[in-house]
Amino acid sequence: MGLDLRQVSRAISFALRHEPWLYELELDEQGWTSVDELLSALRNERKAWRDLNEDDLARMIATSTKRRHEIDNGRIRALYGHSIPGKLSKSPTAPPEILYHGTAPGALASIRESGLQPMRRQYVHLSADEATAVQVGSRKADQPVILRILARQAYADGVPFYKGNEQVWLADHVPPEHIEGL
Ligand code: HQG
Repeated sequence: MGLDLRQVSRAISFALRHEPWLYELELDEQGWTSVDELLSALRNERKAWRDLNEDDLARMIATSTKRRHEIDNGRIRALYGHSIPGKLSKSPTAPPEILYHGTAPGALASIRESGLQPMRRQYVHLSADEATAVQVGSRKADQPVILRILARQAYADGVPFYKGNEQVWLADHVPPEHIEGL
């Protein structure tokens, strides 16, 4: 059996987004940790991962449909999705005019009240294009609702946005007045 890079990716997301301590990893304030330490933890986790190396991780990133992780200079981090305590430090960046958010119809009443909240993660996750938002929302409902975020206007009104990757933008909170489709 060849190496299943999707399984490796899932384990790495779990380690770098949610429970690094289970792998004896420490993340710095931008979410970076040592590739070597991550590899040693993963090599012990499964027989199929005994010889896992940095090239495998580079291939995992290059072949994934979503850009979830990045490697730089012996360090690796998740680009979004974090739930670890201690909020990662990110620099606000001007967003595109419009961002999208796909969600379940059942969440609308509450979003109308309190806007988009990060819920179990550190940040609200927004999509750069509508097709991505449909994919994200389909994880929550068969017929997801797609909200349009007037992101550039919100940013001008003082709502910070942060870039995860080309597709994924983050926010601490998006107030309902900046959301169309509620
Ligand atoms: C909802 C995946 C009630 C929100 C995806 C969402 C994404 C509210 C849910 C990334 C609310 C949180 C993140 C409010 C927000 N009241 N519900 N006030 N505010 N919600 O899974 O954005 O494949 O934590 O609408 O592709 O669905 O893992 O966030 O439905 O990029 O790489 O609370 O995870 O990426 O759900 O997904 P999630 P998300 P990966």
